[in-house]
Amino acid sequence: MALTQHSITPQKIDRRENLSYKEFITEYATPRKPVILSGNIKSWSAMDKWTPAYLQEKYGSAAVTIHHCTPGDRDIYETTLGEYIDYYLSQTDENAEEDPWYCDWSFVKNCPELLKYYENPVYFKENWTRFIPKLRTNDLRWVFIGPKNTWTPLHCDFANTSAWNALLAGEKKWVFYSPEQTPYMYKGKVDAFNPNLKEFPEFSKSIPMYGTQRAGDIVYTPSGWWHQVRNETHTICVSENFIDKTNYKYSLVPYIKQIIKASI
Ligand SMILES: O=C(O)CCC(=O)C(=O)O
Ligand SMILES: [Fe+2]
Repeated sequence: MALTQHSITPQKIDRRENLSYKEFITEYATPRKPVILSGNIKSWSAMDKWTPAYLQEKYGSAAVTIHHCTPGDRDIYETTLGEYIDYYLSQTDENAEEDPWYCDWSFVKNCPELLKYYENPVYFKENWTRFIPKLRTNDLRWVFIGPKNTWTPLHCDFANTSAWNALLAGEKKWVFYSPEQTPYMYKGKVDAFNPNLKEFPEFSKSIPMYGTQRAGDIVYTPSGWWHQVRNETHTICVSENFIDKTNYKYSLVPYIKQIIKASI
């Protein structure tokens, strides 16, 4: 009998409160294991300040990128944050689009003062990408804003960087797959929350790890882990991709090897 995804017991992403730096490094960063961290961002002024109305009023003219949340190739457009927030607020339960638009804002270029509203959590103080010219120019910090039912498709982060994602408002559902399961991932073409197993039969062998991120939680995505994310409500989050001593061997080393290979 063919395996179905239901015959495999899904795992749950660990949820840990007020984890010490040492515990994070030994239990999650070094073994490369996802975790939901709670209790770390209570003191951020972004938690109260970054409401849609405030962001619209202060940063309404900022350029942002929006993606259409459709399966397969997604349309990408540029708009302003102000226009996008009008759209975001117009999406109510009665009036929600089936394939809504999701906004990612690479805010450091045009609004660096936003960095004052939060402080990197203790686990994520180092980011060696700042010293790598190509990665430094594509600043790897984003604000994501999306109404209910917006989603990020199954993917592995750029250049095998790790990431943290702090949720300021709303609720997100996450699913992770470990790096060893890459052969079952079909390069991310599968909708992991609703997989078409006729088209992607090997996906049935994968073991998902699910979790719910609530306002105030940080999700840690280790280097090389596949993940898909769905906004269960309207959400606002801030994220950063990074390379540090815990992941350079999976990210920086292959990245440099690739550059050297291309230049000889
Ligand atoms: O939609 C999200 O919050 C997740 C974003 C993400 O995984 C990414 O930008 O790499
Ligand atoms: Fe990601």
